[in-house]
Amino acid sequence: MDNRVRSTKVAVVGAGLVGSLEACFLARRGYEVHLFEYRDDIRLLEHVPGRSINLAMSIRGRAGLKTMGLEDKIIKNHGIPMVARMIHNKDNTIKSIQYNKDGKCIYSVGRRYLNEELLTKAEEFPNVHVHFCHKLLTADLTKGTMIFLNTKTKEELHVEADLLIGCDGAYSSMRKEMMKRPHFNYSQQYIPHGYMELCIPATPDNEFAMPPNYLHIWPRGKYMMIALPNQDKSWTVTLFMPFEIFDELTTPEILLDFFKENYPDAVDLIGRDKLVRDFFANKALPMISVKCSPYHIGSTSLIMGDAAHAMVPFYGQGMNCGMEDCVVFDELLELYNDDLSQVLPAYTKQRNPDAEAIVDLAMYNYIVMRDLVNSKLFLLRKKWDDLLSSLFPRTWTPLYTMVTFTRVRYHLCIANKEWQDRVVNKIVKIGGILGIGLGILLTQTQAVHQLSCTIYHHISGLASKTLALATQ
Ligand code: FAD
Ligand code: EGU
Repeated sequence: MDNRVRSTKVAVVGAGLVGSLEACFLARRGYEVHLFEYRDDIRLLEHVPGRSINLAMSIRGRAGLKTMGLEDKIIKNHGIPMVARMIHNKDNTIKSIQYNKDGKCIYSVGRRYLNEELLTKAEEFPNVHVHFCHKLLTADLTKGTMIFLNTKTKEELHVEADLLIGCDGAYSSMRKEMMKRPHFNYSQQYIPHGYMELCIPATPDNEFAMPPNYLHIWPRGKYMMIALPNQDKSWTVTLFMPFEIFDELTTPEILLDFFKENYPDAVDLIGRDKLVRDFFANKALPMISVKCSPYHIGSTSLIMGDAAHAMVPFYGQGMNCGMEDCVVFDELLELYNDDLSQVLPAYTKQRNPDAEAIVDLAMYNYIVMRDLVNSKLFLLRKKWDDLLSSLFPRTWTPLYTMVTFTRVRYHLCIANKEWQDRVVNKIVKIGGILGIGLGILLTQTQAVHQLSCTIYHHISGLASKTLALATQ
């Protein structure tokens, strides 16, 4: 480890999921790291049962944990595998749709547990110094100076560092400083939906109230619910709907009627009284989508994670993308030999197209889910994708598979999807005639008869369903 790195002081703002992981990455390379966090140390706060919030973790997030030697501990010991989605219909029927036929799955991980593990890991490095209860007030991004408020003593702390990294989340103060500078592009969008977290408790005999290894979804178009399993056998349920509708649910009667109509099975799972209590004790929270560029100023300042690219949660990728940011930044530090004047611009150049791609994909999926009235279309899209990927396993990878189960750059996931759409459009155009012709032709050959019958059956079934839905 060279002296240049060792004598470089980095101030990381925000000890959330990305900031605490980034502190580990920098410490591993030998930097002197100061991690500043507005909140108190979450490890000192008491654990309230039924208050846990969880996240879907996939390969991109795991890549970051792996480098820090935390992957097995967090995924294998704590994560709850989700091998499929479980779709809940209005008539109380359920149906599962697997994620991946190779057995790949995603994991439900507690946000707080994950953050605690990352903080503890960071503190294991002698060159990491964590400062809780420190709120960033202002920063001079070119000079490398910052002013923090110590929320306990109310004193101001002036800090100087060679590199300032903002990992301070969707409403980032570091980003606000960047916005004061010329050539900084910024756009944000609030969606009309809000979210509220509810809880399905464990059963009296301490079991999961629903099959545990699934991401449960109640798709209802404008309203949607998602549930992820917790270690204590409860479920965190997230209700998504327009703020207007949250506002209309003003009394326990109206609320219960709404739930009985839309989520009949969930009423019993949550419990009527608990549902009423929790709903009126909570409030719906907003969701914001943010794009900006560049992510750096000169060789002194950088933003990462939600600070640089907050996204709506409809792809389960916000944290995964933020943790992948840390991996990408580390790779560039290695490539440019820790020369920050080269690394920072290279990071913006490489990461901006990918971050904006997943911000777009998440927003697009919000619109898709919102307009999806029942699970039929969802299933149908999936069946087309599955048919094509089983016919051409190497060339046809469904979009969510690329996003969730590979580390293919996000912008290339979109490029691939656009290519697939062009192919599908062509198939649809000429497919009707050619498909039937091909079907007849194939059935002539005895050896492929069985196979082609199966394929033909799939295609004709799908085609008629697609037609039926399209003409609905
Ligand atoms: P944060 O986790 O927000 O951390 C920022 C930290 O900075 C906080 O600790 C904060 O206290 C601190 N801070 C803020 N301002 C200051 C200041 N001025 N001074 C000092 N410190 C400051 N992602 C997934 O990958 N999978 C999912 O399943 C998933 N589900 C989600 C569901 C919902 C409803 C939402 C809203 C998001 C979801 N996400 C998911 C996204 C994920 O939560 C975020 O992408 C992730 O938390 C971003 O991490 P971060 O460290 O950048 O920001
Ligand atoms: C939303 C809120 C199912 C956690 C997108 C799938 C999400 C998560 C999906 C939340 C959906 C939606 C995917 C995963 C995941 C699906 C995905 C969404 C986790 C396309 C805690 N989404 N989410 N897509 O495929 O790729 O199962 O709050 F309902 S995980 Cl909206 Cl894979």
